Amino acid sequence: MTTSEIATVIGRRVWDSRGRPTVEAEIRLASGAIGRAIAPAGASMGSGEAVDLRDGGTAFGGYDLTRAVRSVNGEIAALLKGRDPRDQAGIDAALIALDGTPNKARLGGNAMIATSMALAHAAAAEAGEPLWRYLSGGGAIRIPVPEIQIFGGGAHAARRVDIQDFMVMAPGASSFAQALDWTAEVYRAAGLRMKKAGKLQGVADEGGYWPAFGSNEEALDELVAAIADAGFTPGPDIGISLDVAASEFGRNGRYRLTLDDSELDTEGMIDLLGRWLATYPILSVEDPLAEDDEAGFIEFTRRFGASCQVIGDDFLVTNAARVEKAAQKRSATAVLVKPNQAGTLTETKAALDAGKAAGFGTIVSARSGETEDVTICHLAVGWDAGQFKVGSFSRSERMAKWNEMLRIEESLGAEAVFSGKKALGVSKE
Ligand code: 2PG
Ligand code: MG
Repeated sequence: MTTSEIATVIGRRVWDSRGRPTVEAEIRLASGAIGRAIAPAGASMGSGEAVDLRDGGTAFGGYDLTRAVRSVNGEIAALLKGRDPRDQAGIDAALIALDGTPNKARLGGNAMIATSMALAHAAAAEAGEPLWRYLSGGGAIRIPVPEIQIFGGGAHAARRVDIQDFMVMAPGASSFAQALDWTAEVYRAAGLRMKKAGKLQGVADEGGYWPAFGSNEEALDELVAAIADAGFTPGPDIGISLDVAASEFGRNGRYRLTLDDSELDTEGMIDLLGRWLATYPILSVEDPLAEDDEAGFIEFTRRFGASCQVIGDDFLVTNAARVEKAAQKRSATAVLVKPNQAGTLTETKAALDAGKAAGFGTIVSARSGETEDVTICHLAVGWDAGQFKVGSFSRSERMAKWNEMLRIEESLGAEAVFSGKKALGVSKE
């Protein structure tokens, strides 16, 4: 037995920010080094994601995951024991082979990503390095630009507004810490405005204000006003980022907007977003069309991709082959990178690398169901993603990530380079 080999693998049920069960994996090495990670969970999910394996039935609304936890304690533990934790690619490939399904339905994508991330933590602990440094392999170290939600809608707020995330991004800040300072002021200003208007109704799934708005445009107007109230000029330095999450209300080229009580076709949806882009300082739009509307994505990117980042989330599901196809067809200019959509770190990195190779923007992202786990901070820095999306500026499952990034930035001292405006993916021709 070498001191660095994997000695034990433990799976346990823990709880996420929605009060639902999730999987934690803990890997102990013979040396005593420990790596631990918790799987997140989405609410607005792309159909091409790795399976978030749940038991069904009655316990906890069907969200229990005894099978996924059993996967970790049983088959996965047996597979990993005695292996070298530095062999991330080899172990991830072995996990994929052990699962044996195209979508990780047997062992569970949640069981697999928790294990895969715990493995990276264990290897970094063994090397005596912070995870971000271990992952960087000596490459460029930059701190990503945060996208921070101010209003939550869509599937995260009982569809009170159709659009899911109304976010602020501050690529004009000089550091991550300053981008947070600016956004904290905007978040506060937005809350004060809502209170004054009698529209403060608590927070949505990711900590953004629950929007009691009468239209999607009202949310955009309020966001611009909040940026101005906070003392900033809305524009390229501090502007709006939207996650339309259009798969939630669109399919087969039909888009049903509850708030406007209207049904649009693809062209109508693109025109609507085009009017918003002409009216508001929108720097980035995620999933402007539904995941089944490739032609819509191509048209949207053709019309607006030179001035606005076009992100594929449900559309690309952190899948390298899909990212390559999107690059070839010019159906996006950026890719959202969510480890649990892919199911292993190796596949997650492959999707990010495919994005970089295509000149896309890359955004490491949390899920709406989160925990205190801060692995994604380390992925965003270690892999030089350039952008980072976590949800809003409240609730500790979100703040834990913003705060971890502050620590990383501080630890770099004068070496810390903020990714800034160049991180955004826009069409070059
Ligand atoms: C998204 C995420 C985060 P969910 O759509 O980008 O906002 O939501 O985790 O529910 O998919
Ligand atoms: Mg999304």
